[in-house]
Amino acid sequence: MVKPILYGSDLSPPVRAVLLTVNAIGLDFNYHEVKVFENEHLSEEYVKKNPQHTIPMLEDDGKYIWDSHAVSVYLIEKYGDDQFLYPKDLYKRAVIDQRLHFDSGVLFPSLQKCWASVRTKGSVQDEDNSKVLDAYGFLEKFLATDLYLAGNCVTVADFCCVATITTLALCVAVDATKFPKLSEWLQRMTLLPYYQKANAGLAKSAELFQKMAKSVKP
Ligand SMILES: N[C@@H](CCC(=O)N[C@@H](CS)C(=O)NCC(=O)O)C(=O)O
Repeated sequence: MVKPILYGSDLSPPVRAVLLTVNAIGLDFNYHEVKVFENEHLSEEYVKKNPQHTIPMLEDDGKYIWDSHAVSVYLIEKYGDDQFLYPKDLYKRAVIDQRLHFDSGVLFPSLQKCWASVRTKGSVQDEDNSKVLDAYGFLEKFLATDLYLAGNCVTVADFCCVATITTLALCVAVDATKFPKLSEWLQRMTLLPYYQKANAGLAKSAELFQKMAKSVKP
C-alpha cells in the first residue's frame, strides 16, 4: 500500500490538528514539509493539487483533500479503528461537527485577525481581544458538564480546537479564574500520550509571535 502523504508545516495550527489525528490513530504516513516562507504552497504544482493553496493537504490514493477538518475525519473513517474519535451515532456526530464548524468559523478566523494585528500593529487590538474572550466563553459552556468538547471521550473536535486554541492563547491568555473548564481541558489535552509530539510546533509559533510583535516599530 502506498502511504498517504501529509503536506504541511508544523507552524500551522490546522496542520497540528491533523498531526494529532494521525498520531491518535497510529497512521503510517509520509510527511512533506511545505516551505511556506519560500511560497511553495503558491507554486503552480501545489495550486494544481489544491487551488486554495492551504496547508494541510493530504494525498491519498492519487487524490487530494484539504482543510484540516475534512482531512482528519477522512483519515479517522478510512484508517482509524477508534470508535470514539468520530462515532457513528448521528447525534454525537452532529455535536462534533458543530465544534468543527466552530473551529473553522469562529476560532480560526479570530486567530487570523489577532495574528494579522500583531504582524502589522505589534499587538492584539481590543476588538479582536473581546471576540476571542466571547469564543472562550462559548467553549467554557461546551465544557460545562463534560471532560472533552463533545462528551466524555476525546474526539476529532478536541484535536482541531486544541491546535487553534493553544495558538490563540499566545495572543489572548486563557485566564483560569474566568475560564476554569477551558483551562482544565487544555491541561487534560496535554496528558494525551501523543500530544507533546503532535503539537510540538506550538513552541515555534510562540517564537514567531514574539518576533512579529517586536519587529513592529511603535
Ligand atoms: N480551514 C483551513 C485553514 C487552512 C489555512 O488557512 N492554513 C494556512 C496556514 S495556518 C495557510 O495555508 N495559509 C496559506 C494560504 O492561505 O495561502 C484548514 O482547517 O485546513
